[in-house]
Amino acid sequence: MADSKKIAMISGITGQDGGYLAKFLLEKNYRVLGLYRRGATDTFSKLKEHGIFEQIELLDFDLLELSNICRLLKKHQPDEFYNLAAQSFVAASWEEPIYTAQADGMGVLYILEAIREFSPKTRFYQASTSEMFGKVQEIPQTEKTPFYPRSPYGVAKLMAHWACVNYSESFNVFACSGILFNHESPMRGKEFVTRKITSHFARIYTGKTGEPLELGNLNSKRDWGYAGDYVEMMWKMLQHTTPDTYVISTGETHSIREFVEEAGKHCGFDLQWQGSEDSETGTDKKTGKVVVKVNPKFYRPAEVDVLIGNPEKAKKVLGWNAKVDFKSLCRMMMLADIEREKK
Ligand code: F7E
Repeated sequence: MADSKKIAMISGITGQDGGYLAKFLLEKNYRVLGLYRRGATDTFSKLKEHGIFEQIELLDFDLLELSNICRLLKKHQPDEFYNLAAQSFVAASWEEPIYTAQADGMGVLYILEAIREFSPKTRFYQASTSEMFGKVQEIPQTEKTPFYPRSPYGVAKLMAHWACVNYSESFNVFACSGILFNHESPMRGKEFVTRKITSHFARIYTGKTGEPLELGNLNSKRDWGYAGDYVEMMWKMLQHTTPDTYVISTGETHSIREFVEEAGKHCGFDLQWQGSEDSETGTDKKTGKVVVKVNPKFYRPAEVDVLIGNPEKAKKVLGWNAKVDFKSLCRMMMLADIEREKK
């Protein structure tokens, strides 16, 4: 019966994680209320590709509109609220630092206030991020590693993270913070480096372009997992007896260069690197063609050089393990983009 179903609200329903989480919760028989920002450039294509578009009740939502957030919480009294909405592109946060602070920092405070006032039983999940570790103070990073954000995005997310801890300690709000390291999938936006690589390589592979892929810093390292694995953790956190903070990661790190090489293998590229720094290129040995080159335009004002998380706490307390490894992730994303281009 519809009435006995648990209600989950997901903000950021049109994004990569929104789609995977909605699918996961629908399979668990939740009623899913999908919150989306009217006028967002993104469409519902991901939900349609997951085959769940019809099962989600869509509601207007804006992180900057406190009155709207209060009304939604008051009316629907959700059992769980997953805040996946954000200005999530780190590079853009230097161009839009104030908007990023408002949406990614203040917006979370608005939701917490609305929960506190109008729906105190709602359990809240906040999408925190490894960007909060920024210039890392310890390797690998754990829940206890001191934070040192390196972007307006990281700074805003840090405020939101502490707001969760504070509301949980001050007002007994069940607020959890998932410090998720980079997580990717074939549904990833093309502005992020992994999908930028696989979508462009797929176009070269299928003969749709002869232009090389242009990238920024090839040497930064990330702990990349699979988004489909990570959404389960969001849910597990909210089922636990007490609210807490968890690092979610694979425990492995790889450079952008390694991702390029690994993805390239599935297109038959055997890459040879030439030149250095700003003028570096990657040539396919078999064809002699340059398939990737550095463009300093994509460098960031301050870089996060290396991220690697220690997921021990999540494993121990919540019994969670990342299932998809780096090579399988590259393969999955590369093959999905080749299939898309063929169609
Ligand atoms: O960059 C380098 C870039 O944009 C990864 C978001 O989900 O994960 C994501 O943030 C690395 C950086 O992700 C290009 O300099 C080189 O070192 O894929 P990204 P991100 O910034 O790590 C965290 C956990 C989040 O929370 C965020 O919301 O790749 N890189 N060349 C490039 N990056 C991009 N985007 N484009 C390039 O051409």
